[in-house]
Amino acid sequence: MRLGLGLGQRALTRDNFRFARQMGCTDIVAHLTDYTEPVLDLARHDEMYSLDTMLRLKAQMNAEGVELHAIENFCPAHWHDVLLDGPKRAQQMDRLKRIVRDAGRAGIRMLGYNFSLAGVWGLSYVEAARGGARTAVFHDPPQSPMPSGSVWNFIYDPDAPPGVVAPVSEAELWDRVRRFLEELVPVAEEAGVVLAAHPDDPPLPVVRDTARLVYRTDYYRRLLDLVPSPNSRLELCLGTTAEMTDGDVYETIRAHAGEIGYVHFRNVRGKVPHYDEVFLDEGDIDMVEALRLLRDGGFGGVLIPDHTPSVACAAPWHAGMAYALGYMRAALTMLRALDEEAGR
Ligand SMILES: [Mn+2]
Repeated sequence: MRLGLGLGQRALTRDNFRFARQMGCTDIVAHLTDYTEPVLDLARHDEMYSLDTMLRLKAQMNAEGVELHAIENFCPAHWHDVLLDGPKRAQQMDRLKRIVRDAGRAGIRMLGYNFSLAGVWGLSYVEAARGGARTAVFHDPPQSPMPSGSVWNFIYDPDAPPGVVAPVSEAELWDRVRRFLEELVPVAEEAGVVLAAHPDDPPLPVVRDTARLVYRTDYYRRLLDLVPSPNSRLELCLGTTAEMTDGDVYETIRAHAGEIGYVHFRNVRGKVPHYDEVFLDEGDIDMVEALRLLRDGGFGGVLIPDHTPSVACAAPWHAGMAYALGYMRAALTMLRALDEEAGR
């Protein structure tokens, strides 16, 4: 298994590539969408998801000794009508196919996606992790429908007439993702790219009147069975899995270790509708056991810390990531040493 670091669009800097390398990472998972921009700029995101940008970012990372392992998430500007089954669906599927082909051309073998309408929603940031570290928590907040012209917490059409997105049923959502995968998986196979599905965070059956896709551990199987292919895999998020009310993280790893694209390695305390994101060693998951099960299942890919609480210092995000990566590196080293001792 290799260590990676996830970086948001604005964090794709030479200093952060060096930081990753210094923490023992070999790989970067890049977010090309700017999540700080409430109204999405389509032209700018077209540029971010172009072959030129992919090649440039890869070269910049390679110059600092790390690899561009994955692009995480399509931009809502590119696929809102795929998610919402809107009038631009066909045109946007063509755009997604081009992104997959370009990733293949750039030698980027992994694309993470989250087929979700309401997206990551309802989190607040409070001092709930150890020692009062600031972190994301979910405590059953009041819900409102999604405004028209928005998806995944972004406004893609600021001129949309006032109104809300009509309720979407689970059956309708599964039909939409099936059509998405039937069209995109063959392109991914041809391009040599893996599509890796992130579960719904928070994993509730309905958020903002719209159904959620993978909010139960047994729905990972349901998703993979839609279009079975070595190029359709999971972006297995251990934190989100632990937030689910059925099954457990360890069973999920045992069941799917051979079907994982890459792993979001984070810990959490509690389950929906009440949970807190915490440090790796203070949550409900035994993270060393999770690593052991990933190894036993033959997973040899990349682990990234996903999120971490912010540490009270001048560099709260970097310190949190450094702590997580140091913990992960030590645990991997320990597992290898125990294997050698046991003559495995
Ligand atoms: Mn995640």
